[in-house]
Amino acid sequence: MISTSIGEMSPEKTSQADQNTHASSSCGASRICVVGLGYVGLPTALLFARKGFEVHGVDVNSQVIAAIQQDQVGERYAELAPWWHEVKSLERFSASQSPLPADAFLIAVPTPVHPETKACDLSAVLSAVRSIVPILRPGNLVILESTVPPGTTRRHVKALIEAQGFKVGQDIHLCFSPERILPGNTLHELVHNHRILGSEFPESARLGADLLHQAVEGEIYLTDDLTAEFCKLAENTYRDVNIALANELSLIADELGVNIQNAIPLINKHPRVNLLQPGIGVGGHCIAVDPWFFVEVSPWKTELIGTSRRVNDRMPIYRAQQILQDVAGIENPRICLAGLTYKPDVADVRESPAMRIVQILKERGLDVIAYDPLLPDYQTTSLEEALTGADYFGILVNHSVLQKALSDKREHWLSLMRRPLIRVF
Ligand code: SAJ
Repeated sequence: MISTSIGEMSPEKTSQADQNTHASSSCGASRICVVGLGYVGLPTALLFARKGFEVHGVDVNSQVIAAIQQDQVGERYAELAPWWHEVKSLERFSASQSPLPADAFLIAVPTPVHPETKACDLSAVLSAVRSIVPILRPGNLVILESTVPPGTTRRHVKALIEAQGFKVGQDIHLCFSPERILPGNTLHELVHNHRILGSEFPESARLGADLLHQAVEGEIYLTDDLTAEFCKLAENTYRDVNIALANELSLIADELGVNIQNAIPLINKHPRVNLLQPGIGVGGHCIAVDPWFFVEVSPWKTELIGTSRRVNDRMPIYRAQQILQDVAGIENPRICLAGLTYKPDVADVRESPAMRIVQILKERGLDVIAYDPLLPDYQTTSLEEALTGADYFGILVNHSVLQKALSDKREHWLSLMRRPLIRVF
């Protein structure tokens, strides 16, 4: 086990590469190929290009490549606009559907779960590795960043590289280093978060950390690949289990007639308690997914983790029932639901509990108007129109703009409605 942090190994922080010169790490990496240009890969590619590396980005999705080639990144991914505008003028970043030879390869492709079996689908990781194996050269560094079940780097990625005739740890340096960025705060967290980097081989870990350190200002903590994979899952599982507890307590509170929002600040006055917020469920493609990887590799030891996942997955059903109770007695109620993304202020609907609530109520035959100011597809009507004649206004995801609209003009919105029923979830 490697237990030193790169900070201890080289107390001097690596100075930030000058934007106008070409950068390289101590392993000599100056060309980087980033496979997967999603919410982790694309900002990572831009970050290294900003720091002076020659970066080639790869994605199987032709629309992503077209957005880059046609200079639409700023509009399509608003959060990345500042870096995109810097990088596009540097001519150090290219993108296509096929990888190019490089000194280092970063893999950041999705690892979804099967909707029914909840098993991890590693096909994107495996095909990303297969795509780079023919162009690997001795001395190359490969860093897997996708969240994976523990053992994947050693069992699958290493095996594919060695099948090409390389010896991992000697010819090719293989590491696993998960990303911890919070969607909505990507640029800051990508640079400043501390990271874990693991490899079976200490020298590979050192080289991997050296590369990351060229762009990341947080500490890079070294360990082995299995531990790094385990840590990533544990982080998101920790949050999922704690949200499940908050959700379950909110259900008990509802049954007892206790206002959970009044209770939480009082509970959190205890010096060692920090209850999270109950909500409509857990969405996104990380927390709602990653704990299942533990259940997959350790089915008999994950009672709490599996139960927490199920508690959170059931929340949209409870919240839909709550809405049905709220409108019980109203004939053909007209329901306006606002905020459809997986969390506030992020235009991302993956695993969105709000979308699930809308679906449940529509399946029951209810007249539901779904509105979200962040989603072009759900702005076909204005909030004004959506609320006119409505019997019920449910704010499922409380975006800042919705909060502001409600606090500034509450009386106005109420005056448009047939009945003044508002619930903020
Ligand atoms: N949620 C609650 N109650 C809370 C906090 C969140 O119900 O008190 C809900 C949100 O509404 C949302 C879901 O949980 O539906 C997840 O949101 P989040 O903000 O907790 O996390 P993500 O999925 O956007 O990002 C997480 C982060 N992981 C942790 O906080 C441990 C992020 O740092 C990771 O990089 C990311 O997963 C990832 O890629 O794994």
